[in-house]
Amino acid sequence: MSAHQADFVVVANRLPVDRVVNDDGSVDWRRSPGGLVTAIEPVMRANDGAWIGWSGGTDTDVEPFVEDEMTLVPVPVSAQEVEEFYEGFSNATLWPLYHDVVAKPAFHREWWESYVAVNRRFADRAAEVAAEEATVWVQDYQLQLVPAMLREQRPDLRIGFFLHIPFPPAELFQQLPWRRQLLEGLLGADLVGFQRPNNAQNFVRLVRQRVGHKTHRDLVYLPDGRMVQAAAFPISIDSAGLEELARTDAVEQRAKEIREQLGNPRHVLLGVDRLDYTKGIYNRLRAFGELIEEGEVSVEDAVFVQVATPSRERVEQYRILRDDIDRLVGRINGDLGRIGRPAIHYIHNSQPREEMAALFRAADVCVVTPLADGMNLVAKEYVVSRYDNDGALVLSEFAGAAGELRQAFLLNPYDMNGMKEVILAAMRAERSERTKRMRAMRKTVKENDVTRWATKYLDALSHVRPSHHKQVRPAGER
Ligand code: GDG
Repeated sequence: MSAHQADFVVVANRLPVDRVVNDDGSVDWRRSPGGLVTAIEPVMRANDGAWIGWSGGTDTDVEPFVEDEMTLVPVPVSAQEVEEFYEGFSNATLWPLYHDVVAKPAFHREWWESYVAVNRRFADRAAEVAAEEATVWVQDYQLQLVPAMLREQRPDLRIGFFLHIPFPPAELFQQLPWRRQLLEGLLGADLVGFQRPNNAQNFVRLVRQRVGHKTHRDLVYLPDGRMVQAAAFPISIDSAGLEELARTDAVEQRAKEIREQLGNPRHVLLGVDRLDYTKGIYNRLRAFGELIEEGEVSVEDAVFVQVATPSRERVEQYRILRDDIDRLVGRINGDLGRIGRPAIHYIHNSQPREEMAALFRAADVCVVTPLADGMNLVAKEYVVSRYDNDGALVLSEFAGAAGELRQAFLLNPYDMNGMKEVILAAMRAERSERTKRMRAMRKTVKENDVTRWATKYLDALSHVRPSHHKQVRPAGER
């Protein structure tokens, strides 16, 4: 490792860039924009930071390189590890287990071994890249063993961890054959951050029960005298950036065009999700179909646009879900659509940011109905796009976002009739009511943007492990 050592290091499964191989065989890196990069980038610049992650390909070692003033440190992952560590243990064991077991988690010992090996590689990389007493911030469920593996080699570091997905209650977590190892992995951090307070409570309770450490409120006391804090930091979006985009003429024009292309119906309903079984896409489309069947809604004046971005297509449960949704959309449109008036417009590919903003602007109702979800950024994006204080957000109680967006039309996605009633209420709400709700939610999301999230987290981290350690400079300072 030749790159200089950094005072601030982010460790995440993916690098904030995608590797693109050109026709002539040369390699380029393309920025992959996302909330996390937007939030962390200013802190990275102010601290000469480094970002450690997988490039998305399965090639051998790539040297660290600088891109947009950030040092990017690629970690190689082999094809077999993509299957076992990523598609297997991360996405077919942990993902369903942490999302209320809405699908059945698979437990395989080889997958676990691969998870340990890849986590060790990330930890080793971080140990090389971090300067003396640096701050290292580890992200998400793919890397839960990294904090302890890193602490073991580098006790001088200040280590943070943030989990983007829910943390399950003890009753579910204890199914995991490697439950104790995962808890001990996380306890390597000084601060374990979660989306919602109940996730943090689940963690502290499990640590007490399964590892036997003393705990008091949100603190864990380790036998060696170290203290670990578990607390909630609800993530958010780049509110100002998205609003600016939504306000451009091009987006406004495209929003109008979308409504025209849909036949100018009275109600445009919108769903935007990765095609994932936790997102409740099936239930939501079924509810809409039933509303048409029962004559509450007519295809002459309402249409549902569902964007479902392809995701984890090599994992079996995602293939099954895709077939189920294909069949359901086909059946609803076949049974209930008319010429030029399908009930559902289903788009199974990824859309550019501008198109997403235009869809948010065009939608009267945004329908977000996950069965379980750490936060759900789509709900916040819709709210920020509605700078006209209009539009209605239908939101599952089981999305982390429901903790903040109390003025949404809230529902239980398992309750079909309840869901139908709430969707109808959102469609039929008066303008004055829509405005009252939207205004309140916009205030929340604009005040609590993703930069505030990162700042609050890093402040808290420097409080758990204070003083003689280096401080992370806030964004903008050099
Ligand atoms: C995990 C947690 C938590 C989707 N399709 C397209 C597109 N998107 C963008 C959305 C949104 C993001 O992807 C999805 O974020 P979510 O929060 O909704 O869901 P997950 O991917 O499951 O994220 C979640 C999040 O981490 C952050 O902590 O909130 O709970 O599960 O930004 O707009 N963007 C573009 N084209 C698409 O087709 N450009």
